[in-house]
Amino acid sequence: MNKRALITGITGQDGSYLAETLLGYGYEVHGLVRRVALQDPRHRTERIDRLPGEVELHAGSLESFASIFSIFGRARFDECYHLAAQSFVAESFVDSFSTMNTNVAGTHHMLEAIRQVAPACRFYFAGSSEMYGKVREVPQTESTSFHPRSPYGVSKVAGFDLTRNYRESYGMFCCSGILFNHESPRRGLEFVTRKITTAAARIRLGLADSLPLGNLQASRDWGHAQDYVEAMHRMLQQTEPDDFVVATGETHTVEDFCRLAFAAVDLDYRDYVRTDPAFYRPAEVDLLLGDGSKARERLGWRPRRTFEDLVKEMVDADLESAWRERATSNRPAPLPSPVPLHGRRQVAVA
Ligand code: NDP
Ligand code: GDR
Repeated sequence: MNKRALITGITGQDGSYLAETLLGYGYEVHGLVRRVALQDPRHRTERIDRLPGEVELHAGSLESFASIFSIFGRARFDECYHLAAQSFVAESFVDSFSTMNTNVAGTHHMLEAIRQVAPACRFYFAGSSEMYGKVREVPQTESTSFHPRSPYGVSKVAGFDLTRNYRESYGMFCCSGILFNHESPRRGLEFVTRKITTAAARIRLGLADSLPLGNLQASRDWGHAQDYVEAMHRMLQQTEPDDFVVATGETHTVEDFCRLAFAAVDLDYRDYVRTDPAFYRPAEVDLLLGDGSKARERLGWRPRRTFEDLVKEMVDADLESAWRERATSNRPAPLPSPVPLHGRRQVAVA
């Protein structure tokens, strides 16, 4: 019998890769989506338009226990991957209340519905390296204590604690992945990596002329989303539920990311990147670096792509979109000249 999985957040970056992965393993895949996604699929389900198989979508509201409860009554799920969240850290400072509501109450509703209707269903919670915040040690492991620095981080600590509490109180198979930043061409446009790669591509093709950013010295342990969803799946195949750090063990600054992304289109980031206080956060997470030894030993998981592969893949995908955009624009601007191989700062800004 094929396994049946429910993915919340299936329209997001990770949800779309996870759906692909599970379909590839022969799963029957269901997704919880907001009603608006069914009403406006052209804009709302773009990332899952070309999956290698059928998925069944259920309209539901994370904020409503009744709607979650009713989805668990419709089918017997073997596994549930709870990925839906207000995931943009900067936005959590702007609207902390809805972030808490979606992320904390949403997780609580999922766990309670499973306890009442489907206690044998295995549960994955999307924990985050943002929980470490003002880090207590470097690198961070499963036993490093949390010190979140944003409403988003606080909401993820609460979700992590709820998940552990349901595991310990009711014997449910509940796991949290503590995933460090992971990116891809499917990353939302407001996250820094995608913001950089789209800008580099658009500047290269004369569609933009500068890139405003906030803190260039923040360091992140960046991996590839497609690798990371594999770790989620492996966590739910273990004999005992547990929590795992998923990370590459390398850290790079935002500036490093800019350097590489602009170099991939033969430009020098220093000619285009400018800092803008609007993109600084009230409290910053300065440095994240994960120790993924436990996932390596127990799950046999390791990242397959390097940081350089990731940046290149994202820039290439954004260049393709920028070419399409340029082809349809009325008066394309002249292209900036590339950085000469023997030096820098001789770049002509178009
Ligand atoms: P995305 O922002 O790409 O996707 C978020 C998903 O959640 C979307 O499908 C979105 O639906 C859904 N969602 C948001 N709010 C609601 C709501 N109120 N009701 C129902 N669905 C909602 O995030 P990622 O794929 O990058 O991340 C997946 C999870 O992993 C998130 O929980 C995130 O916090 C966590 N995480 C991510 C990391 C990363 O680096 N990517 C690292 C660590 C943790 P819609 O399309 O309708 O908006
Ligand atoms: P993060 O990702 O907050 O780590 O959360 P993001 O890409 O938004 O920021 C990374 C770092 O870059 C700095 N930064 C900027 N960030 C954005 N978005 N825009 C800018 O212009 C900019 N300039 C500098 C930020 O200050 C920060 O230090 C992501 C999300 O996916 C979370 O859901 C997830 O839990 C964590 O990763 C792990």
